[in-house]
Amino acid sequence: MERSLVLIKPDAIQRGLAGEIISRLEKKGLTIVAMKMLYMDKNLAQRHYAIHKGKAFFNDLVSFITSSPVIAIVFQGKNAVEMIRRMMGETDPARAQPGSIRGDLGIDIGHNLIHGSDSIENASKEIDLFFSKEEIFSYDRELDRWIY
Ligand code: D4T
Repeated sequence: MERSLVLIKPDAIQRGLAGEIISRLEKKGLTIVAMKMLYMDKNLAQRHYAIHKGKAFFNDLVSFITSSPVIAIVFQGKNAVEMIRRMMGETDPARAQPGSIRGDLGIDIGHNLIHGSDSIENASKEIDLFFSKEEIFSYDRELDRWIY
């Protein structure tokens, strides 16, 4: 069973799309096991996006992600990491497939609504950045007995 960190980014909150995005992922069968709203401060933003440090868009990315609250969620499910990436669509909403979250709702690459971990290894690191062990819930769902 995989876990992935999802961030509902500031543009999604500003545009009133948080519920729509969370609902798409939930309806696909993924389980919410942790969720909180928070302001990402500069330090957390720089750690979360450390891989992009030095790139031309880094400063804008940090300014944007710290500009308004985000909702951080841990989703759990079979192949959760890849499933969420496919449901998000490509980074640039202009190129993202219709039917994907960014393809249907996204405006531009700097405001692309959602983050989802890109590997199981990064998911584990990102979840640790945002949540303590006590904030992550384990519970059974009848549905999971059919799927797994
Ligand atoms: P995240 O990490 O937010 O889930 O997005 P992706 O995994 O799809 O894309 P990414 O890590 O390559 O980029 C992180 C973040 O930076 C913004 N960005 C990216 C940007 O503003 N300009 C750019 O040229 C790129 C490549 C969008 C997402």
